[in-house]
Amino acid sequence: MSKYVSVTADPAVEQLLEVAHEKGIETAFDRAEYIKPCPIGSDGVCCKICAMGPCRLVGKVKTGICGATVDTVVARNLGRQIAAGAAAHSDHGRDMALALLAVAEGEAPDYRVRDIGKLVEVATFLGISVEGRETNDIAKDVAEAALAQFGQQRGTLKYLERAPRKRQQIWKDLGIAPRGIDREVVETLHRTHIGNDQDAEHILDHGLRTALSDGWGGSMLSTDITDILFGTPVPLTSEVNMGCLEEDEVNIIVHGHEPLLSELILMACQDPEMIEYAKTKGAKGINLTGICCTANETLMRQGVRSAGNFLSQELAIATGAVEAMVVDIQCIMQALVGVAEHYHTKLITTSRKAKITGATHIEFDEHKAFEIAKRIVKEGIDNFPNRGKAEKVYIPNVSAPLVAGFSHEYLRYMQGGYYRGSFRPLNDAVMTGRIRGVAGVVGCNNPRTPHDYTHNYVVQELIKNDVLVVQTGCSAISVAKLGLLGPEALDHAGPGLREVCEAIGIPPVLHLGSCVDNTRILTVASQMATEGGLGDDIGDLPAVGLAPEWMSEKALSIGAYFVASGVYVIFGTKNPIAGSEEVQRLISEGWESKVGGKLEFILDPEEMVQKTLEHIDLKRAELGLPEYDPDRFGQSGDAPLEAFFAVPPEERNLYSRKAYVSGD
Ligand code: NFS
Repeated sequence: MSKYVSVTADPAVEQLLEVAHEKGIETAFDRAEYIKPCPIGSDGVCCKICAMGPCRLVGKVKTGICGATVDTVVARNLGRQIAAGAAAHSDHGRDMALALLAVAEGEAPDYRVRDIGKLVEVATFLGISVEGRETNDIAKDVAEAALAQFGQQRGTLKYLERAPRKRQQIWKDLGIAPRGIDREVVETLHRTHIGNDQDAEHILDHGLRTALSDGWGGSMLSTDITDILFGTPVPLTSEVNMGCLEEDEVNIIVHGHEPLLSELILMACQDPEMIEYAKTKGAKGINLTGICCTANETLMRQGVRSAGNFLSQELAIATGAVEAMVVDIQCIMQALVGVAEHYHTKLITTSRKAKITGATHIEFDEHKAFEIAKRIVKEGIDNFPNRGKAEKVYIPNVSAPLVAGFSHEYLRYMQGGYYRGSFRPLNDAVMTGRIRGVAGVVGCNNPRTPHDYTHNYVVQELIKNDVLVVQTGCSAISVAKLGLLGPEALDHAGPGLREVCEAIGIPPVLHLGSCVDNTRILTVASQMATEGGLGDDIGDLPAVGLAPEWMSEKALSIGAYFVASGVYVIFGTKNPIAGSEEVQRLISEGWESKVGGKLEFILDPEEMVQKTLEHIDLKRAELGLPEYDPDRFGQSGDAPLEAFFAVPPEERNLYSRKAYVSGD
């Protein structure tokens, strides 16, 4: 057994760490060894918002030079992290809205509205008339209405209306219903400037408002508009891990978050002219794979294979088989430049917002998107003859099949068909106790904790205990690598959960998309709450959210908007507010008394599972549901649904491409 098994649960990453070390290449796994986290910053008690400091509030030092207390400093730091996360997600959503506007105005000829059904649905929700109007006219109004949400100064965000009424009232009563997306982020920065908001509770409550502007604002808009432009996901099969890289083809990896360019890179990779060109360079074809949430976006809609998650990025280059890694925004390590220098790999940055010193910059422009996509793919092809010249090529023979593509629309459809879709069967299953509860397991990797281990452990334990798991982001990819995103996972599910999954035709672990698609989980939760039988608010559901290996500010924003929506949220890995008992109390008991949800940092995986199950059982009791009994169900003898998933997706369902998505 290699020594790297202690740092990663992924055998491909394990093998590639060996390869990288032989070559003297350093990765995040090594840096996490020798860079010890600063204990002061780690606990959230370093204040560096002005030039009198930085003030380190440790030992006898109880306040900063200005008199700011530990509680204020810790709360301010957390508030700023939430705001940064909300800004990142929402700015991504803004770009999607701007792209839709460009498409509608005929300025982005390489795109079109692919999901007219979803456009009509979103337009109707936004109060935009659709009768007898051209698709692009509706799209223009939708884009403009979406963009207006960012700069809105008064009133409240339109998408809040998608939450159960009771939840909307809670936000209204507490005064935390966001007014505009940008406004809340800016206000957090203002409040946390030197000498402003200096009451921990008050700062943290605005943290909830800011996070809500992400979850029920920027991110939710992003998911909707991405579906409009590229199609609402439906289940499809694909594959994950480094074994998706091909020995004899040009390997191009898209990495980052926005699907705007990656969708066109996919088109360019499928272009017969480009494939012919690749052949002239000695390759058999062009192979596109993804990493991080770009991978999730293209996987969910197009079935593009994923090479891995956040901590896989450097190692993918260490295969020596990647001609081009094309990145846009977020979760991209600067270290990629250094790793790529050891190989022939070209690192190409593409976003106006993100350059990396030492990388090749080819700026994306939606007005001539396909031309740029082809130029990038050509860079990769031209690089193919350089493969293996100065480096050894090693592609681990490790991959796993998976099923992805569970949009909330599809989940509804699966439970009753196109006309009678609902969440009734799922609610009934929870009410009888066949399904004990639901957990959302999401978020990043973090080299401070063994890669993928906690995701995999938590998800396996939960399905074993009859908890249905919905997933997004790097967590979904982690579990996919283990083979749990598919019908095989039924063998690991508790008997009641298995019975329901077989009856509805879903696996017990559902991949709902990228990190902005956490909003699909909000929508599922709202629909379950309003379906009846499980209370009348998200906060009533026997449900928990977990981010076992979080590291990014975006994860904190997600955690906070789930809390504000009524959910108990557990974060693993590390506690960024460990320096203040009071702030820990405020975001757990304090928030629970206000919004019903609470945020806790629990570093032990077993405790995470235990707390999750306890909370689910508590909510069941509060709803007056029968106590969960693992031996009560599972004798139906239904045949597993391998056969269902073996059918190609386009032949499998009625909803999607033929019935709902135009043009395909
Ligand atoms: Ni989300 Fe974390 Fe990044 Fe995606 Fe992965 S690291 S918060 S899961 S890729 S955004």
